Amino acid sequence: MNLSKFVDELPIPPVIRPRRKDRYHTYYEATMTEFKQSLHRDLPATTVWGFEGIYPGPTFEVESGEKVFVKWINNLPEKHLLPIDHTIHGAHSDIPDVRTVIHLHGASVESESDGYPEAWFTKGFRQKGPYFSKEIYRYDNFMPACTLWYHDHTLGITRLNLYAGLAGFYLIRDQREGELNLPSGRFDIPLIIQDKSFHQDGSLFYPKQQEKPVAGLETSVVPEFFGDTILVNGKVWPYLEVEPRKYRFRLLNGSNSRFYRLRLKSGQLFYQIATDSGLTESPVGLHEIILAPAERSEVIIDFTNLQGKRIVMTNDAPSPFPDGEPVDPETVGQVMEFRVVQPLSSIDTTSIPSFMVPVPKRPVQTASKVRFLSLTRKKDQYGREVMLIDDKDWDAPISENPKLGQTEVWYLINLTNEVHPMHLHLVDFQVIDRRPFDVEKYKQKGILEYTGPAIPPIPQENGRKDTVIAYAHQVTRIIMKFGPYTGLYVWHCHILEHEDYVMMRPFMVIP
Ligand SMILES: [Cu+2]
Repeated sequence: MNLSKFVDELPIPPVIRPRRKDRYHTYYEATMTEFKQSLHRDLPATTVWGFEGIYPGPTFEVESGEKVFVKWINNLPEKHLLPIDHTIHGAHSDIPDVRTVIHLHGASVESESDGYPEAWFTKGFRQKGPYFSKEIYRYDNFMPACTLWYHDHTLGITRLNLYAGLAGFYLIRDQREGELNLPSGRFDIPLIIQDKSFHQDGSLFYPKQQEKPVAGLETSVVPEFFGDTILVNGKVWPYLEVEPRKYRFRLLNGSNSRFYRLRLKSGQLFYQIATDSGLTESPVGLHEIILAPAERSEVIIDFTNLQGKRIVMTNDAPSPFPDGEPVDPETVGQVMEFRVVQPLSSIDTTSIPSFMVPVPKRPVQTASKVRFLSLTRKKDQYGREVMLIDDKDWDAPISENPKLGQTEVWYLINLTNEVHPMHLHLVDFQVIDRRPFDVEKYKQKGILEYTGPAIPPIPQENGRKDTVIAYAHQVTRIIMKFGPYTGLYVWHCHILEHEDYVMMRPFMVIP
């Protein structure tokens, strides 16, 4: 399908209003429904799923420390919008097709409110998964200012529920951030980048089968999904009219499998001010930003003195990343266009601060436990590739049980030929390094022998992270402190097709 670029204005999701708010708590309700929405000028309206009648859902804006309660309400139809593979664990045909559970990605929350994949519920909470424990989730928001996002996390169908539209932003603000004189208000804009494909009638396309159809199955999960159009905030290739001044953009990769390597065609720098979990110590000027699914990067772009210019944000990340098919520069090689055509409404007095917040490095010596965790693959009974953590299925006994308050170093030993963006719930971490190793020796003898020097994290990764790219045939080391809650959480690959089948494991923080 040939859709014109930069003909629709960038939508900015509205801020959700609480039902109740007093000095002790704030209460929201967010209802998921199915509806039609125009995703491009020349495309008939698309049936999508969203929150409060919009896709992506409305943005939550909360203060650090604010006690927030959210009732996520499922009012979706009984029939799923997209093809379900019932052979996948957690999606068998005796389980209702349409079920949801919402996870606040990047937030540190109590276990019962974390959106455990088997804590799903159907319309009106009529049916519930085995781990369902409450209707109203509690978010304590004690993290400093950061860009989080909420999305569906249901076992076996996350890729479909998220692709249908169940995602939105959740921003935490704090006093320190307010003192930094960053661009704010309408000059602070969240951008969720996603790829999708469409049928001629405007409906969403998601494959029913693998490229080489799996014999014996009508519907099969695919190893990964890449759409042929790029959407930002729910519009295909939008444009944004800006003033000649500085803007803050909160970039989020909300795609199923696609990575992005973003650049500004003008050759300008992005000034990155925050990683996944909040502000960094100091900004870093970047010509390109790599975003794996679920990763965030907050940047300042300075349009000062660029009146009349049109600046395209481009993408040249191959799919699969990093050595798959090169992108078509005419389609998925473009993301959106900034048009510097608005008159300056007031003098731009904002700044790019030289120091923001302390982010002390966690020394490796503070870790009291080291875990060696491999990323592996096997074939299933249909001959399909299955991506796994440590060769374990989802329902194997819990093997990672860090103690509350304990610092650990995890070696993510990638034995596969693919890259996996690994995400841990509950905690943020720091990337220590990456290092190539002898894969065959590890497979055969379990001996970790490095074949090259350790590679430090790239500048854009120097900060607090919750998702890290584990490259093929490398050991990626991360360090984190478990807490402040105990209980059951998950960690997984954020390529949603891998996560669903079945690259996800529980972990339990014990007192
Ligand atoms: Cu993966």
